[in-house]
Amino acid sequence: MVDAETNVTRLTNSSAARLPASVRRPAYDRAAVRPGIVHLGLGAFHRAHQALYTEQVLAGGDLRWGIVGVHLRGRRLADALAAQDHLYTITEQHAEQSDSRLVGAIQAALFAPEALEKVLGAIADPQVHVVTSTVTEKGYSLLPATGELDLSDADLAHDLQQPQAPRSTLGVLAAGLLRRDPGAPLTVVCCDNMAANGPTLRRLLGAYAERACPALLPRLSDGSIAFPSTMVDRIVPAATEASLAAAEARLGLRDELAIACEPFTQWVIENAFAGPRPAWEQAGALFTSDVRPFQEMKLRLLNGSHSAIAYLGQLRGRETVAGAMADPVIRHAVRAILFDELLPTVAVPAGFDVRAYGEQLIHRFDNPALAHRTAQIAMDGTQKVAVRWLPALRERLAQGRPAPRLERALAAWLHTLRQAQGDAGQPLALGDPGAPPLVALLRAAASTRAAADAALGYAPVFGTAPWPACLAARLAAHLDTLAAQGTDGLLASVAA
Ligand code: CS2
Repeated sequence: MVDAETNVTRLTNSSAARLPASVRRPAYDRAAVRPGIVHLGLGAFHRAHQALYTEQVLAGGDLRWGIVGVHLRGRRLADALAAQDHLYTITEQHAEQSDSRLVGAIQAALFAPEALEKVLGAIADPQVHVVTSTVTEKGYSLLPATGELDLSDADLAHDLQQPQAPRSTLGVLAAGLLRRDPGAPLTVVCCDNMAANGPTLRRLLGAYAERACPALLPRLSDGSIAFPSTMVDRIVPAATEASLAAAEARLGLRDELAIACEPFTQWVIENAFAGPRPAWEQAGALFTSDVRPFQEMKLRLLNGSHSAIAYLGQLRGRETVAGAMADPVIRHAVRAILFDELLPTVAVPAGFDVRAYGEQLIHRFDNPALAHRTAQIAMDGTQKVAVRWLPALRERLAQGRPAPRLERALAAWLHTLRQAQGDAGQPLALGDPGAPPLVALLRAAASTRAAADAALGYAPVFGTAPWPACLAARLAAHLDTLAAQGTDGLLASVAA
């Protein structure tokens, strides 16, 4: 297929033969692969993470694990995959080094609103043993601070009225599970950055089923559907026109789904499946009885630092993570948040060198080959802050141990929500559908102290347990400093 406008050949089954010899190809017969996994959420993260682990299982000769991809929002990804025979390339990059491969593990790409019957049929298919999901934190209709169902979520509200025509992740999953033979066990593997993501998804589905389809309730507790927890890790920036153009130059073909990501990848999975599963350990996944220490360490240290880089970086006009890390003011603050303020709060997995892990994170954030936009990480703050920062902050405050830079990062986020502009007056988009109620509270407040009090009292993000008054006072002071002197003043006011 040749794009009429650009005259460049698109990646497909037949054109793939023209890829440079250095690009690794699927080492198995794609036509012989049978569907064994349904995946919800076809974004870049899935394609660079779980799909790649599965690719290696297929290459090992076990062809039971083809992926039926499902996307719930927008048809672009499903259409683009279909136009490329579900093929795409991944290029792993760090500094000057890069390594490309063609991935064939995805067999179908369904846009759920238009292919609902096929989606539910796939979840019910007895040959399918695993459902995985990457729909982002907000895709589960959950209240971030409590992990409870967010009844104000529009798609969820729709599904509660019309569970037979679902639009939400929970609604689609529930309808598919209901259709499945109770004798056919299934494992649902949540791969989003939430604490205790397996039990959280089970609880949310239960809360949904209670209201919409009580017939599902016994199935959620009889052991036939398992919800293991997982920790997933790989930095996979969203594609940009520049990253797609670079891929085209490298490949000699147009791949609308080309991914450029870091070489690092990690997947820790609770070994609690209801039925058969792919041998993802062949691709380096770690199966363990307790994922929690890995999950907490990753959420707090990687994602917690990432969010600090994002909000400080946005205010200081730094477009990318590597660009933000090259700013000495941010670098110093982020190192202190990571090593001095967050690291002491994590229960380290046995035998793990957590300081080396921290240094490795800094090295990963420094990767100059990735254009990982701070705006991308800054999105959905109401979901992310509640998981990445607040549990650690609460623990430190309870122990009387200050976290001065983390508190400043929190103030930077609140300041962004309140002002929607950076240090130089540049406008900042919030990109957070959960933010409007909090933004309204912050903007209605007559003083910075009132704004800090209103934020800390906003239960969906900050929880229902009270925060100490001294925190509100400090946040108010930081908001004043930010308004008067920007992030320079904010970060200069903390002892070195
Ligand atoms: C990032 C994550 O966008 C974000 O919020 O912090 O996507 C991060 O890159 C991954 O969790 C890394 O595993």
